[in-house]
Amino acid sequence: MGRLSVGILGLSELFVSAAVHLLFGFYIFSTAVASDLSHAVTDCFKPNTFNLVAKEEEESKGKVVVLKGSPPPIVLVHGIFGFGKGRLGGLSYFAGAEKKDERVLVPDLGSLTSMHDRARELFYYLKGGQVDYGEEHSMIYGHSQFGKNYGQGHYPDWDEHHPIHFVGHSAGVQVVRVLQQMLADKAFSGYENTSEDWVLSITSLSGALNGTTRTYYDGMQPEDGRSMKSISLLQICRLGVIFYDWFNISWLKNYYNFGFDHFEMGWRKTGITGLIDLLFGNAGPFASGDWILPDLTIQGSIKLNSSLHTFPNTFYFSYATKRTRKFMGLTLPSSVLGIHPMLFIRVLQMSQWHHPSNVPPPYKGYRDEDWEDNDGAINTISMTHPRLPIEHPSHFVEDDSECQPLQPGVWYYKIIEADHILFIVNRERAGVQFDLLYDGIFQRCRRHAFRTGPPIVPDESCQ
Ligand SMILES: *[C@@H]1O[C@H](CO)[C@@H](O)[C@H](O)[C@H]1NC(C)=O
Ligand SMILES: *[C@@H]1O[C@H](CO)[C@@H](O)[C@H](O)[C@H]1NC(C)=O
Ligand SMILES: CC(=O)N[C@H]1CO[C@H](CO)[C@@H](O)[C@@H]1O
Ligand SMILES: CC(=O)N[C@H]1CO[C@H](CO)[C@@H](O)[C@@H]1O
Repeated sequence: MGRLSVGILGLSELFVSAAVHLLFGFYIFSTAVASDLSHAVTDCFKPNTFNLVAKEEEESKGKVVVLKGSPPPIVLVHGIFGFGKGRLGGLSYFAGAEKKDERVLVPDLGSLTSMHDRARELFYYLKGGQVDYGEEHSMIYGHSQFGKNYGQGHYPDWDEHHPIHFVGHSAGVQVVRVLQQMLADKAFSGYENTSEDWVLSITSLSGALNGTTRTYYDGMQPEDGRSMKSISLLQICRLGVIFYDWFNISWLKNYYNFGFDHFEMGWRKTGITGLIDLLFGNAGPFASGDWILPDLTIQGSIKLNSSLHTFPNTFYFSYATKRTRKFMGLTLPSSVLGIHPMLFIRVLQMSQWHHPSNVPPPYKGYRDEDWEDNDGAINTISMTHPRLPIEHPSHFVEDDSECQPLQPGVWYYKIIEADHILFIVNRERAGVQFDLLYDGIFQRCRRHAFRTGPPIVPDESCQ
């Protein structure tokens, strides 16, 4: 009887969270379509007088924006289910923050692909040429070695004398860290001169630096952090992605893409037998584990982190978010209305997470209570700075003035009261906080973060 009611509870939880997520996805999708339509209509009546509008028009028509020279571009890297400029019509993942500076790029890196594959794509997006996922990696994970061709790239000048500022949201930060490590390891064939110094700064916004316990609620097994529970939100998502890519409807995929094109799951290529293989888990990204969720578990993050370094010449800044509060010894959501409905259940669940007692803890010294505070997607402890398997140098910032000048090689972090999606997609939700946050980030990139030794990054406003 007890078992049955637990089962029913589990299923109703799954039903509610699936409904909420689908509804939100549908809401985003229809907002994008509606705004596209309204743009199309206003364009009919209004001549383009503003430069900005004209520039956007060009971009949406597929004209590539190429930046040259300095000051360093600021590259905004989206997280899970994210999208870059050009996807979902005119919708902006960073809610328009990219308009705060002249030299900002917003790459589109696939919304469910692995950190590794995204990092490879990000390199070629910037430097140009055809994406090379690496021969060994591609063989192991069963996808083609080469992907999209980015032509001349968006910042072909990129090198250690022309470094870049990166701002990542959620999983996007790990992507940048993986890329920086690849640059340091000279992992791009044909580019023997890459180094960690190609990255001037990394800003983490609710970054998934240490993994998240949410992955276990969504359906990853806490035993290994790699396999999936057979009934879970992620299974629904897996089926959706397989059908989406198998039907391969080109206008839909141009509008939104999970990023698995290099797995070539379309019906023309794989046929019915291919579809059956995908569904039964014998092929594809979900079978080989080359997708984002295994990289987001605590175990997956430890594995990643065991090869990722914090480098001495790069500036690191991190905004950890939190929507929980201690109440009579319990950690609970700090608000009901202030948390996005899609995240509320997860904030509550994550604040009560217990690692199953019959499986080994993800690392030595693991304690449930360290992982209770969260923002509905990621645990606050994970967002401040990389800690696993080894803690990297960090500094908690209470007041911005105390960390001038910034030292490279140290993760400065702030903890702010916000849920995981307060600073993306919908600008109105964050209100004045939105401008405070992004103005702070852009000003830091433009004024405070520059290398002291040669090469010195030109900077007009503050030297
Ligand atoms: C690498 O750097 C060295 C010296 O800095 C230069 O001589 C060489 O041409 C560079 N190689 C490539 C492939 O850019
Ligand atoms: C998917 O469709 C596109 C455009 O129609 C085509 O170029 C591509 O080869 C298809 N992919 C697969 C794997 O069938
Ligand atoms: C930067 C950092 O701490 N890297 C560590 C990641 O984990 C490996 C293996 O535990 C260490 O050797 C690295 O120093
Ligand atoms: C996965 C990970 O980085 N875990 C770290 C998160 O923070 C705790 C507390 O410092 C560390 O002990 C873990 O190593």
